[in-house]
Amino acid sequence: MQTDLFLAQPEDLNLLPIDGAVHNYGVVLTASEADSFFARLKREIAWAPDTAMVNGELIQSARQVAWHADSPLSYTHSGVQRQSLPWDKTVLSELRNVVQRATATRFNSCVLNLYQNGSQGMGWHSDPEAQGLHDVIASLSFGATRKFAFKHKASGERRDLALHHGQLIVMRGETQKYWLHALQRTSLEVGPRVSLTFRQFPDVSSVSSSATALGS
Ligand SMILES: O=C(O)CCC(=O)C(=O)O
Repeated sequence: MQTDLFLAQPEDLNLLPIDGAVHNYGVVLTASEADSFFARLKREIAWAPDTAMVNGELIQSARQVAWHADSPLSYTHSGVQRQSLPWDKTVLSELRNVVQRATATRFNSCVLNLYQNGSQGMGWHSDPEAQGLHDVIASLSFGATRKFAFKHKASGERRDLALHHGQLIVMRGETQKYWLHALQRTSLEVGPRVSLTFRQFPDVSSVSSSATALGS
C-alpha cells in the first residue's frame, strides 16, 4: 500500500471556510489496490437496502448499505433501529489499517454504501453521532467518481469536491454541527461506487439520530 511507504498528508488546507474542517488526503491506494478492494467489497459485503420511516411509512432506499462494528451497537436513524454487524471481514480490517495509519485516528465502526449508478445518491444531511467528542469521520471511496457537496446550515454557502477511486477525505471538528453534506446524483452514465465511512461510535449500546438521509 502507498501508506506503508509514507503517512498520507492532506493535500490541501481545510476545504471549509468556517465552522468545521474537511481534509482531502487524495488517492491513498494504487490503482490495482483500489481495484482489488472494490471487487472484494462488492462481493464480500452483505449489502441490503437502507430503510427509513417517512410519514409513518417504511420505505427502502435504492442505495444499499452495511454497518460493521467491533462490538454490538444499535443506532436509531430516521425512525428505524439498526443493529451493527460483527467486524468479521478481512477486507474491512485491511482498509481500516490504511485509514487509521493515514489519519492517526482509531475507528470502531464502518458504515458502507453501494450506489449502483448515478441515479442513486444521498440527500442533504449531517451525522449527529459525530458531534462532540466523536467528531472524526473518515470517508474512503471506490469506483465511479462522484460529486460530494457541503452546504452551510445557516448561510447556504457551498463547497463541492469530486471523490475518486481510492480517495480519502476526513470530516473533523464541528463540521456535522454546522454543515450538511450530500452525495449528488448525476444524469451522466456512471458505474457503481462504494463508500466506507469509518467512525468512532460512543462506547454505549445505543445512539440516536433523527436525520433523514435515505436520499435515493
Ligand atoms: O457515499 C458517500 O460518500 C456519502 C456517505 C455519507 O454521506 C454518510 O455516510 O453520511
